[in-house]
Amino acid sequence: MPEQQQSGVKLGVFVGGLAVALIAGFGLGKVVKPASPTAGGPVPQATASEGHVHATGASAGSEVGGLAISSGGYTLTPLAHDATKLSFVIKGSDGKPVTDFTIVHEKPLHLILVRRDFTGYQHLHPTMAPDGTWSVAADLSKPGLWRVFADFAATAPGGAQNAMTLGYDITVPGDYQPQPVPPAARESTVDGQTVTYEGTPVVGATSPMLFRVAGNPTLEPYLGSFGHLVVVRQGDLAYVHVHPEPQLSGGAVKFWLAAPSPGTYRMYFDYQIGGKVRTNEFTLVVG
Ligand SMILES: [Cu+2]
Repeated sequence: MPEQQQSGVKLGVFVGGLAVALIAGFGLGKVVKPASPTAGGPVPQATASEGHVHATGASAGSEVGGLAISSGGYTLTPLAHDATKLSFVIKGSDGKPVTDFTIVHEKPLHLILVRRDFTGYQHLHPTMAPDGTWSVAADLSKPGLWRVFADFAATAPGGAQNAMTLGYDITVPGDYQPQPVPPAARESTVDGQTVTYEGTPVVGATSPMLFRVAGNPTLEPYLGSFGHLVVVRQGDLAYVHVHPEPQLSGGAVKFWLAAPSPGTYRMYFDYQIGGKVRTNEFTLVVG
């Protein structure tokens, strides 16, 4: 796939910008406060591996993303939605729609939808009209509350990249019966495919997390890496998006995570085999 072959180049482009994006919690601890540079993980370097890119430029702080509709001069403005689609614009500090975005993991903007009770997850890639209006097909047919995360890096005049995740809620009216969060588990089966993970994230230091796809199928790059991990905190739906090391580790996809706080999280692991993308979900409890 040509798109994937270009990913190395594109990844290079966003190294700087995304550093701030994934600000937060997971992955951050490693750089802000290296628990132990000799703990076995590679030392974070801007060009060392995409797995550490997000942490590299992070400054102090342990905030997570996706909690605000407006941040750093950028404002997500919802336009419309119905059962099958949604649209929005992102405005700059001048109040005008932003139209210049940096390609990050092959897309100018990643839109993640998570139901507030964790019973739904959608990872979408809207397209932008020349006027800055983003639109995408989405399944908003089930009644309930959705959190919408727009994960992007806006390119400021002069070239600076402002990476961030903004969020807003969509309420689909109707009979909503929120479900309890499933218990913590290290194994998940979706669409017949089982995935397990090893590793235990803690607050204040990064820990390796290895996701292993059962049966050892050939993992295909999906949006520029062997896997994507979106982690959402129960209670406020704080959002963290982590990318793995570029090489598999003993056949597993390896991420570095630091928990932003104690709490319960739902982890969504996106990966591709046989041309098909699946998302396996896990509940994680950080003590
Ligand atoms: Cu995406």
